[in-house]
Amino acid sequence: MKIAVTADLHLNSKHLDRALALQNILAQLNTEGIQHLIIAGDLFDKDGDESAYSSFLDPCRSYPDIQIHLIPGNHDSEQSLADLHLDSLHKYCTPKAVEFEGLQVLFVPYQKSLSMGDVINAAINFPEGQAWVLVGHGDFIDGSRESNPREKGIYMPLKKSDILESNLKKVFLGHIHKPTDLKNPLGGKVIYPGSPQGLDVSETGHRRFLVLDTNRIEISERRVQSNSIFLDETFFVFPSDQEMKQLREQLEQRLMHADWKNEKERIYVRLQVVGFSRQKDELIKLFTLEVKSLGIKLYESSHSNQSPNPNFDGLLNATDPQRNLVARKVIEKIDLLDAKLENSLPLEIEDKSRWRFDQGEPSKEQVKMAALKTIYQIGG
Ligand SMILES: [Mn+2]
Repeated sequence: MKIAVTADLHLNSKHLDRALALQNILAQLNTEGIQHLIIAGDLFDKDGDESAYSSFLDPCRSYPDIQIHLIPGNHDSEQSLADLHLDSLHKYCTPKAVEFEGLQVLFVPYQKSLSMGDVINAAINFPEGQAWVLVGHGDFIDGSRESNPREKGIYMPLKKSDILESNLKKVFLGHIHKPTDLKNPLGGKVIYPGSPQGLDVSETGHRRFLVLDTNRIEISERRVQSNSIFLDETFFVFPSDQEMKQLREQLEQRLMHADWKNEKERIYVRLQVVGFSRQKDELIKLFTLEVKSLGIKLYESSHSNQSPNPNFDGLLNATDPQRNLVARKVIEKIDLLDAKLENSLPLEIEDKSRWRFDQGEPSKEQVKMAALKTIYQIGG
């Protein structure tokens, strides 16, 4: 059988696009004939916020045959879950194993000041050879932990040593909103489904939910048809007589390509331009007009202290013609360093090793920016 998994909906009556994402997940499950949806915590944004209940109850009532399996996350620890009542809702406020056609799923609710390992070890007493899956809410610790930028500190940690047991096949965690690449589960087993609707511009791109096949113990993903998609793009410019062309190319590559073109109506972009320009004010004017004429919708923060969008704070004037010449040469050389380029390096460069930009190294734009700052003697 198939079971769907999501987490971190953060339902809030002020953000109805999050309820629409849930509605869309349920509609897709209904079409596919999937009858179970696991929600791995943070169903609600604020514990005890009654105004958000209908964002959950209304979509669920439209699909009464889909069973909802819910654990609390750190955002909905007590009140909200106690007040929720629905025939199709199964709440797990203490650790509990549930069997789905031969596969055991251990639900571990979020509990403050406990580690997940302590709870699991006490809770498992499956028979020898019984395959099982873990559902929890918190941080996975394997040394290269990706923290939740919204919440500092460590939440109900799960360590790599906690998941070594060979009958534990998969781990689904809520808390980190960035979806884990299915090809690279953390620690070999841990997958964060991620938030099905980006909460703000820091949660970018298409969102998804997961489907677990309980017979083959395989995970696949489905795209959520959400109402708003966020993109956060930084464009880089260096001094030349083609500065606007540089920006146009980046607009084309990053925002106007086929993937996004059909979805223009629901995409909200935060744009940042950094680098050096020979005529900064003129470039800002042209770029702003271009963005408008392309019909790009700009992201508006709900916070009052929002920075302007597009943001040009990182765009600096470069008026010295000799430095501009040096800058252009350096930019050309950095482009040649890119390991992706097929053609060989010029003879005069002795070190032929290439730079794997982005793969654990700074991005090409960051390298260029650092070089230009040195050339223009900014920031020492
Ligand atoms: Mn969350």
